[in-house]
Amino acid sequence: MMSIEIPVGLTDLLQGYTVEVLRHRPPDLVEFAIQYFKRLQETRKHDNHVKKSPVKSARKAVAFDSNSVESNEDENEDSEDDYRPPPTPNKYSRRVSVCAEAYNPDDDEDEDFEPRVVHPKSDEQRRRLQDACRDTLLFKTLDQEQFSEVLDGMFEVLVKPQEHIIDQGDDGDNFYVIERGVYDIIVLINGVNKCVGKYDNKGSFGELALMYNTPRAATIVATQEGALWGLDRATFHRLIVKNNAKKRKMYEAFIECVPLLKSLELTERMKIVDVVGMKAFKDGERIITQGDEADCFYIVESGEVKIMIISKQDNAEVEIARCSRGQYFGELALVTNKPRAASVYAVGETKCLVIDIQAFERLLGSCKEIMKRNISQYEDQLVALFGSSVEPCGREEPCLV
Ligand code: 1OR
Ligand code: 1OR
Repeated sequence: MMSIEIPVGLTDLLQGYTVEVLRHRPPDLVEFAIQYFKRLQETRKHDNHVKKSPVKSARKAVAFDSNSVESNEDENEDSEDDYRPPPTPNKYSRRVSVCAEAYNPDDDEDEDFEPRVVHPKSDEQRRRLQDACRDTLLFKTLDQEQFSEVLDGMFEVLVKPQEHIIDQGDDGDNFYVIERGVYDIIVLINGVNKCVGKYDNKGSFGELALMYNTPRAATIVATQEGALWGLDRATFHRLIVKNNAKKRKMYEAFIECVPLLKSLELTERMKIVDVVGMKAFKDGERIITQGDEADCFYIVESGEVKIMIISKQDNAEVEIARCSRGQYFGELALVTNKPRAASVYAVGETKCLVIDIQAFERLLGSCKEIMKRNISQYEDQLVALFGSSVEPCGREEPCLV
């Protein structure tokens, strides 16, 4: 039987072109092919001739449909000449340019033509990546296709204790999602570096410099060995920043009428929209568990939640309050730095905006006074509700006795 040898790289090459055709549906396939392959050639030339930092090459790397890459890893190794997975960036290979262009989504037309970045992953890596990204708020409003493009574009970064992942003042290169490890957040305050918080085995960071084209706002240092998943600046722009315009349209009107946020400037409210995630809960689903450590704050967008605390008397949960559209919950633990004081359940299908603790500190600091005032009323409300059968067992952690 005659065997036809398919040149190494041909399948990937054609698949890459096909994917772009399906994404853009150009009217003239030949014209589109000329543009696409010209760009590919330029990217290659650039990669070959300019000794760029690994991060820079990661941003420009051209790869094709991950399915072929994932389903046949050997073939991938064989085709080294045609496709070299971009090296994993580290702190020594960070972008050093300090020129930060102002972001204008209309300037991004060009990005649509950029070949899609795919970092090949084993099945095991992809599983770990999916686990790590499950709760990433910035990914929560992406559709399925955008989300899978994000996953394709992410690359694994292993970190050592004391490694600086980000240095305050640098230009932004990547966005990071934490798979594991503890990371200190250090901010220069009045000339002194202060640790203002930490990420403990979950969360994500590095979105601000990429979203607003500003220098890095904090230094992030690993305190132990860890693993991160990075997403390069160009892919972040194409998928996340562009999605923010859609998010603003979706949530602007709602955020405007949340009483808690009334005191904020419009630009501050929009910054909240940029970083919020949306989570949907089924009837009866538990959103917060009493006693847990807190890492986020919620605003009800639709539906209702009920707040329950455990009665010490019979160890059963008792409903103490409800929150509906525009109301918030989950602030108490963040403001008092204590475990969750109550459990919270969805009543019917419920959707909530979710803000992580770092964004809460950064963006809602000025609303804390309002929250504190409301918190001080909790105890009075409790006594009014349950009368003498209730005895607050301490200011921050009330309980039924
Ligand atoms: P970035 O691209 O500016 C540093 O790079 C990242 O640290 C930043 O994005 C955020 O993702 C993350 N203020 C600013 N950035 C913070 C903060 C923060 N916390 C985490 N990041 N604050 C600390 C809040 C606990 C406010 C400090 C005054
Ligand atoms: P969290 O972070 O502690 C549970 O998570 C949330 O339930 C809490 O923030 C508040 O947002 C919300 N006691 C405790 N938590 C309450 C209460 C409450 N009301 C709302 N939450 N009450 C009794 C306190 C003495 C109010 C009774 C009407």
